[in-house]
Amino acid sequence: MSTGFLPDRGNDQQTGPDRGPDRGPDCGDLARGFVPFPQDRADEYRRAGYWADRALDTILSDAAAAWPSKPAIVDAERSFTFAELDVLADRAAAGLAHLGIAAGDRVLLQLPNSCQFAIALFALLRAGAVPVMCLPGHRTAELGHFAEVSGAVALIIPDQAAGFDYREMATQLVGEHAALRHVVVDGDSGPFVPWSSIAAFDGAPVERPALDPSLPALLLVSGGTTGLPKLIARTHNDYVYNAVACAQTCEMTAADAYLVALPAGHNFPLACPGLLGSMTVGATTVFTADPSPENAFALIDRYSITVTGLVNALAKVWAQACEWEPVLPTSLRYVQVGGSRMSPEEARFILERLTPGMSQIFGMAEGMLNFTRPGDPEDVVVHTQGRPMSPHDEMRVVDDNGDEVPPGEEGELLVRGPYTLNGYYRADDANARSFSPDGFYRSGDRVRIFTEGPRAGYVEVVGRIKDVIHRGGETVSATDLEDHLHTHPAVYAAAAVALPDEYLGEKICAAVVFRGKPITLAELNAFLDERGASKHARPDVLVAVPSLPSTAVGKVDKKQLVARLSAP
Ligand code: OOB
Repeated sequence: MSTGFLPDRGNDQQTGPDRGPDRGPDCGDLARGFVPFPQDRADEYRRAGYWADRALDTILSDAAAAWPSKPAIVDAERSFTFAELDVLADRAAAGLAHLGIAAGDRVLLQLPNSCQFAIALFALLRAGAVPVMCLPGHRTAELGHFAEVSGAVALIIPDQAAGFDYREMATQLVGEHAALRHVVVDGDSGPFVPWSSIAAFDGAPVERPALDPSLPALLLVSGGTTGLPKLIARTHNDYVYNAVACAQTCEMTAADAYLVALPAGHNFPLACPGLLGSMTVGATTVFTADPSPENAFALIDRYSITVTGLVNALAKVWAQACEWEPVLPTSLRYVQVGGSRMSPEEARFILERLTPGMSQIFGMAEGMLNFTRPGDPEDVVVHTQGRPMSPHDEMRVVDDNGDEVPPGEEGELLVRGPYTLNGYYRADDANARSFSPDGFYRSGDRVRIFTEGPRAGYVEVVGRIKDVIHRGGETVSATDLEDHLHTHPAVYAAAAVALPDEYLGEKICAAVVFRGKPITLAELNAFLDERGASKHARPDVLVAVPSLPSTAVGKVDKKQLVARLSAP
């Protein structure tokens, strides 16, 4: 175990072409398997003023200097000003360094939405460590994979949350991953290191390591619902820009308050604008681990929350709850909804019931963000998923052969830009598939970019390239069918998936959450007839379900749905 802050670890660092102006100290093997921005584009982003060559944790020091006594973070139990958070982060950073966490070390961070999450995040950044942003819903399969790929040396967890004991999981992980040397537990720590001893460390403060801002600041996890998530290295430069530009796009000021209702380690509530964007303008961030309307509406009222980010399913729950909740979320001015395809009917439902400030966001942990802006016309807000955040975001829409489609037509979205990754972390095979030779990320999303009228330049996400059902000789888009289903008044939520079939290869199964009494397959198909939906794209099976299974961030989990539907 190393105890010094900048241990001598040899000089195996390879930063590729973009070596920032100030080469940082030794960051161990952090740069191995990291794909940097090519020099020409890095230069361009600096020239454009997007990249400031500063470390991600300076977002906190800057806020502490500008708004020292303003509340920075709030949860059910505590509240800290920017100046207090700054001091707490320094103290915990010293505690982590004392434990043996060194600059460049990866550390799995899996705390629930709370002030401790923010303190631990900034403490890790201050120690020069690279947090791996796990979500509370991740379990041994995911954590083990993140530990393996990242070579993480430590894990920070709560004792238990939502009925799950994280310490038991940690015991198993430590047994299986030799590199994982430290487990830090917030709460009853058992055999592990108590977070309280790190947070209250009273030894000498450590000097902040000089970091290379073109190296990874943190690792996000990919949101895919197939296979294990991949790791996405976000650099200091690109992530500071992400946070600053998001806050600007959302017109945030120090008068705003942001509610973190989704898991805080996800890119959306973390930096789009989320916690980090809010901090760049001196806005307060309120954390809740309970996004139920009852609890969230009370918090929105109490802290005059103005901005939040929700996945579609949660936004719909909130919209519906406005019918009966005694306290309504009237202070909200800008509610970003995204994470998966939302039909115009669903968008209108949320806009009308929850807030006229509803906005759509189409984003990805890999980088690229599209928003509808405050003040955009209703047609744009209901029918599009927004337009790119940065003037330097490059989008290409291509067909199956990789050729660009004519303007306005559908195809796969390829993206490149000042905050979009250039390769997954330590994933050569995935990178060979996921990037074009000139460095565009193949998003796997099927989109079109409008060319005319008020929607011009805005993106519509039509579906996932692979979210199709091969029925007989036909390829059926699951999203198309889901959009049709969502127009039926009895349907609250629906997902179309493929189930194996002896004759057809795959048959179409519609899993539907009904608002009240379920309708029959015959009634549903008669409705689809009336709408003129194509004959081969009708469900073969209709299953009424009480709810749709969801991923760690709350998107519909089709893999799990198929497993459930296929279970005997
Ligand atoms: C966000 O990030 P991830 O990494 O969990 O998931 C990204 C994927 C996208 O590639 C797309 O397939 C889907 O989620 N997605 C949408 C969408 N927003 C995301 N599909 C259709 N419509 C939308 N509005 O989900 C994420 C990251 C930052 C901000 C917001 C969402």
